Amino acid sequence: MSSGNSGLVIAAYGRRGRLETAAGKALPFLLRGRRLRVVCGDRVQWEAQSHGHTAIVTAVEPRRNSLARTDPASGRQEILAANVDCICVVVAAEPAPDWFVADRFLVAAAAMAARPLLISNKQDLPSADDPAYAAELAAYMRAGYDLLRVSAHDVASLQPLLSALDARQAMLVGQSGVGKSSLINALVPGADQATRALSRGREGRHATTASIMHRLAGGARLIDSPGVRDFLPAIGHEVEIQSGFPEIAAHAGQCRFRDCRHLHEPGCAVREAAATGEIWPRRYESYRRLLRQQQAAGAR
Ligand SMILES: Nc1nc2c(ncn2[C@@H]2O[C@H](COP(=O)(O)OP(=O)(O)OP(=O)(O)O)[C@@H](O)[C@H]2O)c(=O)[nH]1
Ligand SMILES: [Mg+2]
Ligand SMILES: [Zn+2]
Repeated sequence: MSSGNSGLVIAAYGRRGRLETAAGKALPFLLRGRRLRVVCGDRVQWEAQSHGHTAIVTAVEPRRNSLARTDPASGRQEILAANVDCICVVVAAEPAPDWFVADRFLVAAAAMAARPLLISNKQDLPSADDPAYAAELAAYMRAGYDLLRVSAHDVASLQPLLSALDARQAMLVGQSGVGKSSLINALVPGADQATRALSRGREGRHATTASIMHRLAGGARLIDSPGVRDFLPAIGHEVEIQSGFPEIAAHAGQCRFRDCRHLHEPGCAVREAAATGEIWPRRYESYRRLLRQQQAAGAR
């Protein structure tokens, strides 16, 4: 019945954006109808406009998964991208890392059943050897996360990342200034994503303002996303938070109470493991903060 063509949304700005046709051509699009919403990564149906080189998007295919955030002020959920196989959480020793942000993206990855991948960029900087930075990375590895150490300024260091991305749809997320767009530029010839020199002491500067999907030579797709100050994942149920902390989930079976939330319950194996350092205490604190904030958002 539908004579539509299929396409892939590679950028979305409100009611318009760009899609890639099945033939691999990029086209600007408009959405038909008020109720249609699309995000980067969506598979859509479209029709050619009678004149001009614009596609009219008529329908969105069901999403395999989606990365969603909760607006802490309104409690509303917002979908940022769809059909993402791998969430690449990019961190760097500079600007000063906020590990809680990294943790929250890792929780989101677990909740959407995407592969979490931690990427330590700017390994060329001396600050990458900072003991506090190294200790955090080590904690993620102990928890079971895959970690890649790369530098956007050293193309050879990106080879393992290319292999890890395979032919899948992946997304770079993280704080502003960690080098997400620089990585895209190094991986995608001609991508020409704007990057911004780090201006010390000046807050709230983001080089990238919208998510854009790029195509890598091997066939993988990689979404560059705007850096964030904070990120509150959209969580359907509290257990999803625990699943986002594999080292906590691994200890939960030894808690006295089966429904232990690992806060103040007696006989909590998680709290004990955090006290001995077996669980990295900062990660445990991250879990508690997220649980608290999630409760506050849900109580609205
Ligand atoms: N030394 C070094 N500098 C890097 C590296 N990657 C990025 N940078 C620098 O870090 C700064 C920020 O890089 P961007 O690529 O704009 O960072 P971003 O994560 O895209 O930032 P937003 O778009 O604001 O989220 C730029 O000055 C880059 O040149 C790296 O591997 N090594
Ligand atoms: Mg950027
Ligand atoms: Zn417990």
